[in-house]
Amino acid sequence: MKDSKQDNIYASERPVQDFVFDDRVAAVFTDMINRSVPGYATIISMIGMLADRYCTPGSVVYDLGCSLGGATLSMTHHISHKDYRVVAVDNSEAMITRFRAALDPEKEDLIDLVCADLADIDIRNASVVVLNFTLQFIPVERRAALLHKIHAGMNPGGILILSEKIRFADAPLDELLIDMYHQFKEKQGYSRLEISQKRSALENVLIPETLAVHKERIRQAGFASCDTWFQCFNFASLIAFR
Ligand code: GEK
Repeated sequence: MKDSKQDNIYASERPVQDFVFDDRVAAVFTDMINRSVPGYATIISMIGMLADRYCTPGSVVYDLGCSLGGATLSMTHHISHKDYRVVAVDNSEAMITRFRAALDPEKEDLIDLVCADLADIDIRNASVVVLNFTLQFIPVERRAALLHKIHAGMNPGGILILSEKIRFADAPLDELLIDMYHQFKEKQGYSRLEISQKRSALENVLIPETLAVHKERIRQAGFASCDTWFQCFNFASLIAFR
């Protein structure tokens, strides 16, 4: 993730359109996600550590909605054996093109970069599946089918890591954590205008759900157990065991 141009996409006032993962976003994405997701760097690093523990020889690791490959590269950095492949998927051509261009030639043989919708890919022989802030962009009615497909393609003993922006059923708590999150973004250098314009752009695109809803969907997909391993304000990451 060498691309570190500063994100000022929403810095000046303009009619806000729905957020898309185009080349303008891909060009500043590393800066954007680091300044927009509290704990992002920690989550990325811990995904690598978890993958090292659960990636079995001969298996496949999936990074679904890989963007510029933050989670993929952390996993290839941490996994101590060499007998595995990573399938990194994103439906944004801009993301895949930039990920490919920045990829270390030494890693190229290990990683299959796929530009596709998650609805259209096969999952097989998976020991580790990562959905790091991706499910939130999938229409709610398609989320269960995706989790069923992931579960069906995983080996027993494998793990799913699901990170999401979440909401809370308790209204005052939801309000507090959203407010703390906006304060976090201000401390990261975003103006109130940037925060509010980005929020409007994401309104119909990023649909957060409660942890209870995520856990129940994971259970219904067939996973043996699931719980939160990371949370900061309204961002959380879950681990589920196949
Ligand atoms: C990271 N995981 O840095 N099919 C494939 N990709 C999709 C789909 C879909 N239907 N919908 C959205 N995406 C990354 C960060 S970003 C999170 C993930 C964020 C892709 C989309 O193109 C984008 O690259 C990614 O999911 C979400 O660890 O921007 O908050």
